[in-house]
Amino acid sequence: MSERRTQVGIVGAGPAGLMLGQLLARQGIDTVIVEARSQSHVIERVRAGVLEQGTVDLMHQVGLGDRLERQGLRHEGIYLAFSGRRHRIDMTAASNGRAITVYGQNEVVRDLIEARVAAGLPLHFEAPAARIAEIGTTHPAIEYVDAGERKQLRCDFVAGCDGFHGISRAAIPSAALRTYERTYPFAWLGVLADAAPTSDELVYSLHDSGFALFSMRSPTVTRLYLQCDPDTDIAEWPDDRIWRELQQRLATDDGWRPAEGVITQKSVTPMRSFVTEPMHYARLYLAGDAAHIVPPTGAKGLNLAMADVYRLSHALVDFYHHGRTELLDTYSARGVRRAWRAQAFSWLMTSLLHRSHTGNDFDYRRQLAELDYLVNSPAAMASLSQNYVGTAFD
Ligand code: FAS
Ligand code: PHB
Repeated sequence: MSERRTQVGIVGAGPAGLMLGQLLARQGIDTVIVEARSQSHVIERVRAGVLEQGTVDLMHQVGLGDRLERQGLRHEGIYLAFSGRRHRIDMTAASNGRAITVYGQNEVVRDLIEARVAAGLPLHFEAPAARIAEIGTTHPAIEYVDAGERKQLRCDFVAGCDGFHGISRAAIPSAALRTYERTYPFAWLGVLADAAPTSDELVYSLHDSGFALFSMRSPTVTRLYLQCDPDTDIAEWPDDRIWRELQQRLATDDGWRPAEGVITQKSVTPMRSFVTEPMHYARLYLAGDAAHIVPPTGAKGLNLAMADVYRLSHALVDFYHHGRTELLDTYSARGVRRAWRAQAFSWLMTSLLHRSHTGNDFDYRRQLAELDYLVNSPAAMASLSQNYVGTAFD
């Protein structure tokens, strides 16, 4: 098995792994990224679309703000819709000028890959990591397969950025790990449609027949989601049924409704909450979905991954440039604290806006009363706004 050496070996070329590589490269720290899937698969994969202020600031910090600035859609508010009416929440006013930007996760990934390739930094696609060897030592090794050949990457540190189904978390002895999980009795059916968005900001809707979300990707592409059963078969959802359900759940008494268009992509996303503690074991550090999963209702998944690698990169720079380990030693405690904040907010948004079919009309009326309070209470709106636009990365 051929062996090569680097300072930080990164498993996974999702937003977490790629951003970590970019942050460390700018500080002169060597990294190698191995990714199981092909470049086109990683770039075309449709996932998140809302960037917190912290993620936007980070993209600018690593020199990747131009296209985001040109093509991203900066939103200062969101709408909550229920009982036939939309209510706007001015998040920027309630969060000292912070805002969100709508810019597809796949565009973030495209920018990061292009920057890494342009810099000639090692990025191996279709090179799945099989194992992390000698995990308890100061020189762990990532064993991966590249072009059919088994290879070994010797590292000082391994960054496990390989998502929920990756190998990194599983490499940690189970006795050293504690996990917390909640699965939700519903999923999201998401579509991309070639239709000009008819709302200038996102619309989160609670309707008697379930949740719906109106989002977008560009002035010509709308992104929409609706609550469905966890075991939904997409074949049972022809386009006209999807539009009928979206119109029913989103249209409001003031005549607003989403414009329809050709549906170019549709998929079902399960809803779960998951937290791993600790987020590091010896020289292996977990970041992003490898350590925690949040339901997408709070638009936190991608942003939490970015907050993790911001924190991890500072800790690694402090180690390599100053020989200090305090930030590495506190990486997990600080990461877990932020993850639970995101869990609490995502759970709140999910339980507030989804129709639980095991509940009864009492629950539905209680949700409507909670939403009515939310859109009429400056304190409640401020709390939602600060959580939604996100706090500064630390
Ligand atoms: P990622 O999962 O993005 O990346 C991990 C990478 O590791 C992948 O490229 C994978 O191929 C690779 N990998 C896995 N095993 C490997 C191995 N053994 N060797 C090498 N590479 C390996 N968030 C929202 O806010 N809004 C949304 O609408 C939304 N939709 C989502 C839909 C889906 C289907 C999923 C799964 C997530 C969604 N999320 C959404 C959350 C999403 O944005 C994640 O939080 C984000 O992708 C996390 O980024 P990473 O931690 O980099 O993990
Ligand atoms: C999206 O645009 O994909 C999106 C927006 C908000 C969410 C989840 C997904 O809460």
